[in-house]
Amino acid sequence: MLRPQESPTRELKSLDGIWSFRTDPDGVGRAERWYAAPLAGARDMPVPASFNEVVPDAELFDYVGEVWYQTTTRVPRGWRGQRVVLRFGSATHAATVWVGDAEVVSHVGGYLPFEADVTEHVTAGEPVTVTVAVDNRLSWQTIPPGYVEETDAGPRQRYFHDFFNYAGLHRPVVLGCTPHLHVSDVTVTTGLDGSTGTVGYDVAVGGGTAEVGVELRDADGRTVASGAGAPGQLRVDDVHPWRPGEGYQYDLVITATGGDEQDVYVQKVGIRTVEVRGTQFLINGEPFYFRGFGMHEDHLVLGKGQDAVSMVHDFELLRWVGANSFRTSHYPYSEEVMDHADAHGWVVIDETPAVGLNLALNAGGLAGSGTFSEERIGEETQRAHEREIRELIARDKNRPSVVVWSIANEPESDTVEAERYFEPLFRVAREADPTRPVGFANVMLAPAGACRVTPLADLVMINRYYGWYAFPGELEVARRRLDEELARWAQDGKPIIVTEYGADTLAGLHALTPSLWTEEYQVDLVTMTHEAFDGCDAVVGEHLWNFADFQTAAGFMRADGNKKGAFTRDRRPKAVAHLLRRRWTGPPLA
Ligand code: GCB
Repeated sequence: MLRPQESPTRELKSLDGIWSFRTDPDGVGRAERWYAAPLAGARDMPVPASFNEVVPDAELFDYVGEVWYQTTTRVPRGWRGQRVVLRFGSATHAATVWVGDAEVVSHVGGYLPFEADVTEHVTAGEPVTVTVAVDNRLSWQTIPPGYVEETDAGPRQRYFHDFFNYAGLHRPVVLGCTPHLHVSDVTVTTGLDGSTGTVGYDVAVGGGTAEVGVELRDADGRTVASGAGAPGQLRVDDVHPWRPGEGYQYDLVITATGGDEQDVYVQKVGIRTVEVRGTQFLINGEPFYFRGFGMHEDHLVLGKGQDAVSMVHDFELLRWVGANSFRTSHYPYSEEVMDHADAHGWVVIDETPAVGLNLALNAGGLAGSGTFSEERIGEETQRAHEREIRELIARDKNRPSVVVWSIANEPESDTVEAERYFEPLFRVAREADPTRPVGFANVMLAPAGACRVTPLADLVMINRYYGWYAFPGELEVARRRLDEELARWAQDGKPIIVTEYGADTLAGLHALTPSLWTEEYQVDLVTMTHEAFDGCDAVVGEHLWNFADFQTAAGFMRADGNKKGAFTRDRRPKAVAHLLRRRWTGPPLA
């Protein structure tokens, strides 16, 4: 599935804006065919955005079940005779879509795109109504998992991950047109050999058979290579590689011609290589050290909605602090974020939404019971997980910014059941993309020697809270234990990225003695942790948890959310942000 775009043969129409919206607490909307008429009793709801905080209403904030969105648009009259596609950047966590009163697509998984060919259901120049039922429920069979508990006060969604279950239409919705004969997919793989670059491409065509031609144009629009045939390989002399900090991209202009139809699709291409060699992580053959954060798509009111202002501002803060990379913890981010990363040279660890697969964490009464079992996370969940991996790689496979696939965050990983669950998933990821390393973020409960899943990974990625969850307030002891653990992992001979470390910190709270939650303690803990990293050659990356404070489910561990941000939720720097800036913008790290 290719993302719709504007090209000489393609047009787009955005459906973003104010949609009609209503909840369906009794679950009657489908039976009553709400899609067949204007939504009764609807209120306005912006798209894209989470619906939870737009209305100051506890019912919507904690709502569990399906909600309905509806909009009417007019199909451009120039689209007569074209193939028309309706595409959603995401719908969290599942959706069914109707065009008029025809059901056109259903999709499960809250953070990846889906589309429907709606040619049959629309008429150029005429209005069309689009209705979407979005379900925010998580179950043992979904990724991420959860369960709905019936309480005296109604249903409550329980889940085992540490971020708020924002839901709705979080990303852009577009109507696009293409010729019937169309480029339906392309995979590019790039290589570098001295000053020569290579671009392998494989084009798929839908709606008929076609002759395929490609042209590679540089950023000034000059053609630097061309080829004929659906698969092929281009050679680029005096190549301008994509590099961390410099997102140079070429345009691969693909033309498919068949009968009297022609389609043109333009695929951006950054020419770079990625390799794990011994304990090094190489980009374009050069050692790369990850500086940055685990982040969240999370803003006041907007929730997980894609928004250009917040997005560019967050990237500018990343630049200010001297970061060069981030992890899309704990789900795939919007395509707009990924475009920005590609275009500006950000290095990305791209994560699936497989978070909370560990009943030893945040699981309340279920704590410690077997995570991987038929009653809990079993084969059906594993199939959903496999689908997430495939869909993520299908979406992001051509992105130069993506250098690692992270297939899960902090799953149970010290049991035979976990090993059995993950072994086929690593295979799926490697089959889907043989070019990038595959890993997952390991939890502190499964240290070196005990973790049975990290041996399946190409690199070690560990989340460690020495000085916070372990040895709180005891930074000297914490340092010793951290040194020991890093030395133990280093024996695996793989690069180590510390994908999380940090401390909850209330902006503005200060103390002269070491005190948890103060800005001073966050600075001290981070300083201690960095000294440990600098003493271990195998450490090739540090991602502080988190870029900014973010919302979580309510609980006695969280005061209006998680406060481990270097920035507050409204993006003001804590003292640690200045520390990071000094470290990350100073002389290059060894
Ligand atoms: C973790 C999780 C992350 C949490 C964080 C914390 O290990 O990966 O989702 O938010 O710890 O702050 O507890």
